[in-house]
Amino acid sequence: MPIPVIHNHDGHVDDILGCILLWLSPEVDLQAVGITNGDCYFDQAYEAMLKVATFLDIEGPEIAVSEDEMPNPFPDNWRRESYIINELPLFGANDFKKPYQQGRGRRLETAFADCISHSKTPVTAIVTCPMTNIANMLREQPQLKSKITELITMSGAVQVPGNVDAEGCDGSAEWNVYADPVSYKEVLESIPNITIIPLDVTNELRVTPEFLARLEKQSDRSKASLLALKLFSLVRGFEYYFWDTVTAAALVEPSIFTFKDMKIDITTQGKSMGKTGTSIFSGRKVRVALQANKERFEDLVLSIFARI
Ligand code: AGV
Ligand code: CA
Repeated sequence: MPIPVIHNHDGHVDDILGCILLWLSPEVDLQAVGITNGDCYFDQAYEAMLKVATFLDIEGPEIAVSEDEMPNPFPDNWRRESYIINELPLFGANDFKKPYQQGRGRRLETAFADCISHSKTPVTAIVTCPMTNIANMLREQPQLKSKITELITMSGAVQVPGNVDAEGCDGSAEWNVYADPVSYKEVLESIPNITIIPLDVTNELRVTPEFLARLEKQSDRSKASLLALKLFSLVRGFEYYFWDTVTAAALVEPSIFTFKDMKIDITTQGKSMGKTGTSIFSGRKVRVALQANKERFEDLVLSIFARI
């Protein structure tokens, strides 16, 4: 039986590709997708997700959205990428198709809560954005905790430097935690079974020209590969990693990774705000991915994308 899954993401290129990976994986039954207003502008990322689904001609989950701003918003130049994704010329092919879903999209927390409470078996949550909306949902409906079997999240920098270089920050935090450290800490303290895919492992998984060449080779017979190629071309020249696509792979093919149980402490104030440090005496026990097999990961992405 495929595993029931919800995916909370914030519309960047690697988020969308992680979402497609889950959507196309036979092991996964993707039941709902929620767009958080993090590394994107929510209205743009929401429309873009509908266009992705229309373009791929696939049936699937409800797509929901949240308008909540982050306590520490992402840089504008990263968020603006959602406008460019939404305007991809490739989506012109959608003009004569029936749209995947009509209207504005339900509130993320409501859609996720409905999905989790109606599921016969417990649900796995994949979170590749800040925890703001998951924390909201659990505050509103704490009984849902027991129906989330596992939460897998791209977040944190455990034994490596972070990627936030905002004013007044010491550089130890990773963006998804820094954007809303209080919600992150709340979720960490309320869900027992959490797996973290931190920068420690994603730093080793950069999008390379060699990978793009392999993707291009299969893009004349695979719509998903063609779309992935166009999305990656938007971030060509930047230092871009497979962050959230790796996180989706951690559910689909966990044997690619080495994991270690660690106790993690979240700093919620001051210059280290958003830091995910290890701690022996305090903190929450989580499963942390520390290494991944790059070849197996890339092969997995290419083989799943080649399905359509
Ligand atoms: O910190 C990684 C998170 C991931 O969820 N995001 C990007 C991924 O979606 C923030 C981020 C870090 N560096 C970035 C980011 C960059 N150069 N461009 C856009 N977003
Ligand atoms: Ca993301």
